[in-house]
Amino acid sequence: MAVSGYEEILKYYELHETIGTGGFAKVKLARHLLTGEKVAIKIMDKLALGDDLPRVKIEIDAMKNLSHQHICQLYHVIETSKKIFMVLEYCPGGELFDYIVSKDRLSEEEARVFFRQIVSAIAYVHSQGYAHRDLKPENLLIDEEHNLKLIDFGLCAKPKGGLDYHLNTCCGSPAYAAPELIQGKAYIGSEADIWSMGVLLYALLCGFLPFDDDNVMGVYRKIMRGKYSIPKWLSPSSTLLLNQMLQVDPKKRITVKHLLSHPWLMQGYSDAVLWQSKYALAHLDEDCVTELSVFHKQSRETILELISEWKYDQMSATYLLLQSQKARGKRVCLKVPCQTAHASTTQSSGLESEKTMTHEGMPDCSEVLCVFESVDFSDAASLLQESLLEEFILHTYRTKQNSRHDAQLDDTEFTLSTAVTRKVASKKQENKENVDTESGLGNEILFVLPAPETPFTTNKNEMQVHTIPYQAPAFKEKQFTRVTPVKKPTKPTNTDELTAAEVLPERRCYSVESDLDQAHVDGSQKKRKAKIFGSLERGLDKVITMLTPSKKRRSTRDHPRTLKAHYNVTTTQLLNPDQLLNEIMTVLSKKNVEYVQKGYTLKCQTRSDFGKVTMKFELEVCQLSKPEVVGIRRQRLKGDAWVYKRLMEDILSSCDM
Ligand code: 6BB
Repeated sequence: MAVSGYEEILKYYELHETIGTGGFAKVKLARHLLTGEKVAIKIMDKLALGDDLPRVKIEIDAMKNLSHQHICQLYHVIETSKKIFMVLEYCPGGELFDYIVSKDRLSEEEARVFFRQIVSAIAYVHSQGYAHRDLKPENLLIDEEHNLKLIDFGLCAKPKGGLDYHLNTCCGSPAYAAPELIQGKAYIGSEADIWSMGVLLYALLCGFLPFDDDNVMGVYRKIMRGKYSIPKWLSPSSTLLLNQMLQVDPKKRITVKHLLSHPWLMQGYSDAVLWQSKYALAHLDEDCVTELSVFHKQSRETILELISEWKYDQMSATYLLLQSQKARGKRVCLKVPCQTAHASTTQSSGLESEKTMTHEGMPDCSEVLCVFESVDFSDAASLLQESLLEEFILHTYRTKQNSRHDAQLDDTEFTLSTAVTRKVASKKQENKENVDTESGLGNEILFVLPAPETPFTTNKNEMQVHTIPYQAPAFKEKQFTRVTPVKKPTKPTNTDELTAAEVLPERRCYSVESDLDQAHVDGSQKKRKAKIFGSLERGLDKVITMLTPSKKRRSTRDHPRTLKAHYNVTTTQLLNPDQLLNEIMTVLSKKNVEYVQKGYTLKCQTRSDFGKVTMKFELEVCQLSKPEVVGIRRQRLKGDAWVYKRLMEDILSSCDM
């Protein structure tokens, strides 16, 4: 029986930390078990989606139809009764927005490199009959090779009669919206996209928006007038191009066809922008097909047929990830994932021979720990609301032999990684609930404790809850609740004898997850608490012996992480990380930013006057090696990117560093 909604995805992927939470989706980093490739997974809760469910269907349909070097590749779609998972290309460079902010603005040369890629992606999207309708630097990610990938097709449109047909829905972000769109007129999707690209180009070259104001009506008034300032550093040719794109009358606006060979885009290039897709999905890669056929013990013909169906299932994902592996010069090679070998290969591809796979190399999954903090839900929900509840840790597991991938997903490789535990968090938001699995490395256990007054006197691995004075911390009672590990089953000799419940480590934590999922359905808080704590307490006694002092000590992180210089890291002149941490916390309190301290990471959030969480971000004090100073890593998780930029500037300039 499906309980958490995560069973299906865990058959194929190892989930890592959450890197973004949007209106109705969250994005997690993960690893595909068969190829070992990194991916990003967009997770949506169907119940929470409500009326937005059609948008998800539109996005999935669009992404299945679009395959291009500058569009984030969709690999796999999993729909369960509770969740929709979209497995997508991994873009470790993060958002173009953060990149621009880190550099203040881009040089004309660098902006041109990026803008050619944006024009390429949009020309392709339009050629396929779609309009994106939400173009902005937050929706362009940077991949490993520093190339842009367009994301978020949730607002895209494909008019039945073709792109020349008018659209009516006003959507997208106000600052990037074309005048005809905000006027509520019928508009042509491709023309509206060109306007947004003009705003985007302006943001690349200037580092701020052409039409900006403190309130949305002000923004709209400026857009309607179509007047913007031209900073002195803009060259005449870029000024001309911006003017051609930011024409209030859509009929006077430059077309994508003319953009492809526009003089500004051609400077330093001999060829017009190449917009055709470089990926020919009709032609299948020989090596990848061979590897799949050897692995599955099936004929090449069978494999070719299965891939060609493009069902965006495990077969599509494995093929596309193998292909991406090969394109990066890596060996095309599938591996039997040790922890979930059985489940990941037998469940969905329908290949008979897979059932004969043996369990050699199955890890000892006996050390499974689930940690949970017991908190009065009703009070916590009303006072701290959704985000602090996310910090509840529901499970941690460790597999002794499965560290091979983890080592690579460690924080040295991408600076966003902070998690040291695998956790499932409960998120309560009004009547919406999401169950979420976060993971990290090793076998550490995260402790959640009441906040001592000063950060200096505390163990850096403890979590502290800080809110502005009139919003006192709401944790009523603090205690550890530990869920028992399940004993490793006797190794079966035949895979058919092995049930998923016996093998999968994630299953072992479902008592907790299922209770939480159940909790949101049955509505009654009393019942909810009883279920959650009942299940947790049942496990408490059994696991208590495992939490020896030595284990606690091992999980303690009393020093900041060492990170490489990155555009999301601000360097300081300070040498003492504790001093910097204290300084930031003082500034955050002054600026009415709520935060939770976890080691050297501060999980921050702001609220509107009505108490709604408007922004979530992380600040982490880190150690830099060259020069040997301390720095601050910042990461926006939720909220308007430009408001975040201003807040960051305000916070960082107020810190004495
Ligand atoms: C995606 C991604 C793909 O992320 C919060 C929202 C792909 C994200 C990524 C990254 C940083 C490091 C490693 C990987 C498709 N849709 C959305 C996606 C949205 C988040 C981007 C960051 N800010 N790779 N990555 F962003």
